[in-house]
Amino acid sequence: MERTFVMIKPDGVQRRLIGKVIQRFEESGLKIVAMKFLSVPNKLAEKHYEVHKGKNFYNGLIRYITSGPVLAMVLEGENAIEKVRKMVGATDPQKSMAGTIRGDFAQNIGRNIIHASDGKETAKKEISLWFKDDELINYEMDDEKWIYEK
Ligand code: D4T
Repeated sequence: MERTFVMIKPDGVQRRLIGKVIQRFEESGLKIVAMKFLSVPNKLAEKHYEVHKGKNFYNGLIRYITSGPVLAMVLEGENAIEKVRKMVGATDPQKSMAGTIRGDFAQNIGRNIIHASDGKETAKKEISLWFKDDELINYEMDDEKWIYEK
């Protein structure tokens, strides 16, 4: 099993898309192991996007991500990182396929409603940046034997 960090960004919250987005993840069989609704402090935003520091879109990106509350979560499942990235779609909603979250709900790269970790290392780093160890809940779902061959 793998864990990945996912965040519904301020535009996703403002556009009341939280329920629809989470429904897709739940229905796919992914398990929610942590969730937090918060206004992102500047420092956290800067840490999260530190790889983009110095790029022309960096300042706008920090302003956007701190512009209103976000829903941060950790999802668990088989191959969860790649699975969630596929469900989320390409970074630029103009290029994301219909049927993906960005393809269906977004129009612009600067307002792409959701973030998901893009690899094992990033997932590990982002989960520990956004959540304390004791905020990650280990539990069984009753339908797991129907979701996975167990
Ligand atoms: P996030 O991190 O928001 O899930 O996006 P991705 O993982 O899909 O893409 P990313 O790290 O390359 O970009 C981070 C964030 O910056 C915005 N962005 C990106 C932008 O506004 N203009 C740009 O040219 C790029 C490349 C969108 C997502």
